[in-house]
Amino acid sequence: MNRVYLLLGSNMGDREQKLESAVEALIEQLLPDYLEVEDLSEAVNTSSVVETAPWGFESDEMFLNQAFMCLTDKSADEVLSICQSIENELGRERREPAFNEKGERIYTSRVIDIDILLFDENVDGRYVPQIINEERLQVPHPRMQERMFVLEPLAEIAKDYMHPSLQKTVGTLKKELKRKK
Ligand code: PH2
Ligand code: MG
Ligand code: MG
Repeated sequence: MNRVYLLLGSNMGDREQKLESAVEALIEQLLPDYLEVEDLSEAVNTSSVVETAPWGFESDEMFLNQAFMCLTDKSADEVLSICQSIENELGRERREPAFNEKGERIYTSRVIDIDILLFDENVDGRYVPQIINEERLQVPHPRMQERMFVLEPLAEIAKDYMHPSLQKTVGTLKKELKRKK
């Protein structure tokens, strides 16, 4: 079984309800029915829901963010497609990504955003963090270490996770970002 860590975010409409529906759909589509676990908390974990100010763009609408972990028999690419189809089902409007004159992404409000943060492949019973650098998908999420709205909820469920390219734990990344502010 592989393991994926996601970040959910919403800053439009009924934010709590969008996060709840996203978690339900993700469990339904990622976690295989045949998986036998003593305790569902081994297979699925969610952080608390945190309210965060929009990062990287101006808006009066605050975000709710939540980190989510799930075991899955899907590949990282399949997980990405599932996340996008759940976003679409929950009413996410898809536009071409826009960039400013510095080449930075221009963000906009959204009813639901589901991003892959980390992905582990199971090799001989051990979780091996994957590094993926494709146009469609980059894992670990390339800006996670700059974003408190990611590290705060993620540290609740994966404090000791070792970031495979930065070689620091999520807990350490959070402490370092806190110091920088
Ligand atoms: N997502 C973004 C851009 N800015 N800010 C917060 N607080 N939370 C987010 O989830 C978020 C953001 C791009 O996806
Ligand atoms: Mg995002
Ligand atoms: Mg996204």
